Amino acid sequence: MNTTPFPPELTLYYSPKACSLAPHIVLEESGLRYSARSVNIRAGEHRGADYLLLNPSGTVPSLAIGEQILTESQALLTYLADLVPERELLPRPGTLARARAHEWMNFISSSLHPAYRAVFRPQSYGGDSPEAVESVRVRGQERLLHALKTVEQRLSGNIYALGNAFSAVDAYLFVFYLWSFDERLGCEMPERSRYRALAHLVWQRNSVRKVVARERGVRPYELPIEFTGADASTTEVA
Ligand SMILES: N[C@@H](CCC(=O)N[C@@H](CS)C(=O)NCC(=O)O)C(=O)O
Repeated sequence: MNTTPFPPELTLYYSPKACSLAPHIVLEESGLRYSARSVNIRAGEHRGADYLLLNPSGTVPSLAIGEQILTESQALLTYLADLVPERELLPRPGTLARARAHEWMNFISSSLHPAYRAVFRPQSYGGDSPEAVESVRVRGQERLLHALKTVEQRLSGNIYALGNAFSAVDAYLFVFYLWSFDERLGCEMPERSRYRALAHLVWQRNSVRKVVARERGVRPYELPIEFTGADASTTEVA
């Protein structure tokens, strides 16, 4: 028997500008009550015993649902969207459109996100060998360029990831559009006009502005100047 009350008590564990920004946005879009707790990755809080009890992977996001914990961005996005079907944050289960949403989210979590990780933190794959680390970084750049081109191709004919309406997939894509401006990437980003147009639409949403402001209040991070104009002067510490 399911004893979780509805709506359940929801607490998101997140880190500013991390992939947890996607479920953070979707929580805001859901209209549900929730708490958001930042995890200080820089101070190693995600590797502390308390956090590892919540999420043995030592990563954000994690979502406390009453007494239970759910991890993995795609699982959180799916669960949250299904809590509020009337908001149409994902297509109905059992439809091809729903499978398309999972196709996108799997691609993001298994190709786009790891490519960034290989460039930002090549030592997490390359270990102690400087040659291996450098090789991971370079291969990561190649994979990232390929993944960004794939995003652009997949968006062909669509305004949003799934067509003409905003969905949780767009929140997920938005995070990695922000990351594409990071100076640490060390390579020129490919043409991404469709991705840019999508990100700009997402940026117009009140939920996104609110959540980004909350996260930047915890730890300032720079936004692409194309979003902010002259107001992009916050110190980058992500
Ligand atoms: N597959 C996981 C990946 C989560 C992940 O790698 N999160 C990053 C932030 S974007 C993190 O917590 N990194 C800390 C670390 O790996 O030490 C998901 O999609 O939720």
